[in-house]
Amino acid sequence: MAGEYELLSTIVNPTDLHKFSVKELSQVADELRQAILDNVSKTGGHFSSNLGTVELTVALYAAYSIPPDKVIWDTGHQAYPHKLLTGRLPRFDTLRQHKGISGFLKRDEHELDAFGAGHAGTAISAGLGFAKARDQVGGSERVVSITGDAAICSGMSWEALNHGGELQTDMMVVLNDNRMSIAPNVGAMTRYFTSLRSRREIQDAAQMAKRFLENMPGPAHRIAAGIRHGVTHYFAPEETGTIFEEMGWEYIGPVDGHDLPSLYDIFCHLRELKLPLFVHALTVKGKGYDVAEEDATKWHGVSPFDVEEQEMPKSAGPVAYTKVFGEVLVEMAEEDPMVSAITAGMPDGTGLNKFAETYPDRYWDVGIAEEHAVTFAAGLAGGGVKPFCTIYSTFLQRGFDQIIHDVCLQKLPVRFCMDRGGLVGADGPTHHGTFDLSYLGMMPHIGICAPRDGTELREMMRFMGDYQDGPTAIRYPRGGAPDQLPENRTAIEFGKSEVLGCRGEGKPAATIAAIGSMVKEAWDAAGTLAEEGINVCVVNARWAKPIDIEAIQPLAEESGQLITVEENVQRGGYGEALISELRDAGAAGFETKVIALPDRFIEHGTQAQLLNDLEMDAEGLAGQIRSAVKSRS
Ligand SMILES: Cc1ncc(C[n+]2csc(CCOP(=O)(O)OP(=O)(O)O)c2C)c(N)n1
Repeated sequence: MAGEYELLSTIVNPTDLHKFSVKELSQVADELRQAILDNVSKTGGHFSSNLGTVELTVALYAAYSIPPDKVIWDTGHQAYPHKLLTGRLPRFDTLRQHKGISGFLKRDEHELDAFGAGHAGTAISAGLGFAKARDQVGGSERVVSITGDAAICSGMSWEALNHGGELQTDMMVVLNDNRMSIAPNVGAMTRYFTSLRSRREIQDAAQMAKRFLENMPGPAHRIAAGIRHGVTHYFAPEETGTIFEEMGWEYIGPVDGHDLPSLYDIFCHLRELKLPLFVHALTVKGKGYDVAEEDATKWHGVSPFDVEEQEMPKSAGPVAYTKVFGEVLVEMAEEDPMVSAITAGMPDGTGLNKFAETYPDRYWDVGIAEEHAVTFAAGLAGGGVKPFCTIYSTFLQRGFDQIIHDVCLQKLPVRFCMDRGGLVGADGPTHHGTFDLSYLGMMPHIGICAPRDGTELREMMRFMGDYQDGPTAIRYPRGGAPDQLPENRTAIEFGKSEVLGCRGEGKPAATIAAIGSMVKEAWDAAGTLAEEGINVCVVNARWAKPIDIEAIQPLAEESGQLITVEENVQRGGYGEALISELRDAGAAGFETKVIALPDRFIEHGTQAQLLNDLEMDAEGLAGQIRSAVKSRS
């Protein structure tokens, strides 16, 4: 590998870049781009965003001194160049693989991962915190937050800009503006960035840096108060008045985010300034790989692909839950003009693209603004519309208070549709949707269901469409939704489970109450145990709230053992709630066991690997159930 990456392979720390000429830095950038292509085409991962940050990262890391300087990346999906410049080239082929390096930044993966992320919009707040901590402990390092043009539209980013502008904190924000979220970026702020680009021709960055240098007195003066309002004028003499300047940040740009020599000059000079700086860099998502430049959305997150063919293999396998969801919502919208859909920056990931095309007047992409999405949906519901607020389980965590305060408290019939419920695989702990049954389950008024397969997802969605008595939520996993269970389906009723039956002969040794993705695993485990002569009965819980104790109590009492299974953390999940409600109802005479996710963050790996590690695939469940049954008999 070293031969292929002549200079890159010599870099262990970003300060190693200091020994290179600007020409050599350009070679490092080329090698970085090649390393991303070589590896991500094999491992899969975030692709187009990383091709866009190559020059920006090399220029910044060469100009600054890291460590001690700190760079905080927003979301972290575009920070592969950072990983490669911090000594992780030898392990880069393990990216996102089970027990390999993470696809995001993690404080416990590397000391130069100053701040971990995976959710968007945190970098400016965290950077501000690091900058104030530096001031308080008497440090002198520079702090840089790098954010994207979609991430900066999130509420948190503006809360931080507001705070930092007031504090006049010595830090730098770099806006990596590639005009794209995953899909094309949305919102008035996006329009504003477009107008900034046209109002100010891209600055000739080399000229700017030169002029800047010539006009600056020595370093001591540069940090003096007199320079306070000078920076912007050196960089954009003809105009002032961006919103960032009005808020107290020195706006520099727009600059060409791929012009490495100029960027390097600019960053060298900016490093000397102790001011709140805002650098607006224009980059191209997918830079350097034609098809990724042309279709940055498709190449945002990739599965392994053929570099020469420039094509990703079509995913084989059963139809995905996401697709079923998208289709059924379009059908429902056809029948009911009140059915409407909201996404928070994820039209493709949530399967809403067809809805967006077919019913643009009833579809809203609010950008990375989950809190707003929830309260916006509450308003729609209050006004008589039927909103389907479609947000991945992990990102809906952002709307916790809004769900309580704006939706549940007012009993508004918002429908929350949470894709990626459960373990998501290679994205890892920032993205696993493993808390939703707990964080929603504690809220009064809400109904929470989880389908066992694609058909049940359809039926539950239709139920939710008709249900107007309060909020409802549905969670479904990442991946395929094959119908593989007994087909004697019963209609969906609020809070009612479905008894699938017993798989063996004779008196049942246990009742398994499983929910959502775990129903199939539990059913298969029961099949294995039946072959061993252990008869267990399986209930498809369907609803985590309200809980169907009426159906489950007699089965638990008859079998003498109740085992619950869920792909959610144990604390506050379905199993704990069921057992507590049964006890409150006076149920007795049976033992209980909760099989759920442990009280720790689960790392990345394929879903199958993770479930296997946790003994929650069919084989692992069979083992756990077998031990529970045997320890009783
Ligand atoms: C809170 C939250 N919502 C949604 C996402 C999903 N997401 C990941 S990257 C991304 C787009 C980010 O766009 P931008 O900030 O412009 O960075 P780029 O990828 O264009 O470099 C989105 C919506 C997320 N990570 N966090």
